[in-house]
Amino acid sequence: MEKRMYNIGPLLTLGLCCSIGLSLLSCKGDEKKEMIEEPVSMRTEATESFAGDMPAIDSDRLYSDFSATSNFENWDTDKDNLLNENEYADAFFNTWDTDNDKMLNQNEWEAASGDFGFRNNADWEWAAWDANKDDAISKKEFSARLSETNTFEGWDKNKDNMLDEREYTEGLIVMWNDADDDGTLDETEYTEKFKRYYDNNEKQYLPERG
Ligand SMILES: [Ca+2]
Ligand SMILES: [Ca+2]
Ligand SMILES: [Ca+2]
Ligand SMILES: [Ca+2]
Repeated sequence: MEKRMYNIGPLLTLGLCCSIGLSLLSCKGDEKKEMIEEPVSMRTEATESFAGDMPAIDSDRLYSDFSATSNFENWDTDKDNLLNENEYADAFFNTWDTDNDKMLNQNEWEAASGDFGFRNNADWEWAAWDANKDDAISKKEFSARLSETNTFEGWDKNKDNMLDEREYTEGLIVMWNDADDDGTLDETEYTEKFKRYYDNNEKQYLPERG
């Protein structure tokens, strides 16, 4: 009795090992199968979402982010909750003056004019805006030239010669979308631009006119 059980023991163990081994193998087989199939389904998903309607970064999104900052309130120096053309020019200048030295150098100009959609635009050439040729664009030079571009008029949808915060963000998002090379302002590009130009923690507004 005792001997027979002793003999069966190793057989049971062997059987158990085999069945564990087999199930491991079959599990591995399943894993392999899934790994082969997964990229196909991922590729399908990616293609679908790319081809489908990705939620564009629209003026509602920008308005929501922008109105959470104090930029507009800071620019609105006469506190009527609107930007007149002077306040608008100051705001634009300060936005582009990313190092806050109250002058635009050529690097700031090339970066910002590109980001806002004016790369290779004859109306926005550095040399023309730097009227006194001192290799910097002052706020005065900027304001004078900006008024000739009719940008303010273009953003002023209801033609009251004022921009409210909604008009400001609607004008801005059109510029940013037009500026993008592939015509789609994606989340990363949007976040980078917003942080560079409108993040209060990164920038400090200096309202004096130059
Ligand atoms: Ca105002
Ligand atoms: Ca500067
Ligand atoms: Ca100058
Ligand atoms: Ca208006």
